Amino acid sequence: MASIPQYKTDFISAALDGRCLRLGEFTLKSGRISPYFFNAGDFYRADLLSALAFAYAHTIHESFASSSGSSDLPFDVIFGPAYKGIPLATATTFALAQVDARYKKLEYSFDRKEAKDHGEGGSIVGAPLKGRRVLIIDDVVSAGTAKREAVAKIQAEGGTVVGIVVALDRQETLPDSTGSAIGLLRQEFGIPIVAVLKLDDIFRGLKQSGVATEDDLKRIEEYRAKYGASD
Ligand code: OMP
Repeated sequence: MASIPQYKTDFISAALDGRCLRLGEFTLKSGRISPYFFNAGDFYRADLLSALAFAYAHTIHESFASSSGSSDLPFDVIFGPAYKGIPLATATTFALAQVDARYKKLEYSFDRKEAKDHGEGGSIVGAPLKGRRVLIIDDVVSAGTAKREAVAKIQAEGGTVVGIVVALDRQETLPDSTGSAIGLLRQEFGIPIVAVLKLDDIFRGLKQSGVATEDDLKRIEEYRAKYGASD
């Protein structure tokens, strides 16, 4: 079995330590009842936020930029959709600059849920998006709806979305389909969509940590057998 990078192990440990990854019975956006739930909003402590930000940063660096030796990075702005994406974009931009000095001038932005009609106005806070290459950062891919909304918003501002990064790919099929939500998004937009962790990683982490009971693991396996997607 291929060894898992340290930043992923640290991320899983932080998720378990902060109870950001919970076991039980949770109703999802899709209406499915899941035996586990990952809440990116629960990484609200400095050590947890640090593990989260560096996990995203290393994933982004490996997937998008580590092989481009030049100073020309493949994206200009990290965009975090409101609300949960806001701290993700901010912390990850900061972490990326620690990972590689080429990210020193990387910019970030996020949207407002409601456009502001006074002061600086508009619906985007932070870096302008017009004519820029934008990488979306978000928490979880479930059905992909929130990602479609973010892409539309960025395009309406004149930006080009070059990729999407999420913390967790639940590796699920869409209702009434055999394909995965993440696979469908890839096809639809023709851009790379990467996840820091997949359900497979979570399952392995839970098994190794001893946090999950045999019963918890069995419920996850049953859920995966019912709704799991292969890509
Ligand atoms: P999509 O953009 O439609 O895939 O929505 C992803 C959303 O799923 C997240 O923003 C959450 O509201 C929710 N979610 C989690 O955050 N964690 C989970 O483990 C599962 C879900 C979910 O509802 O499926």
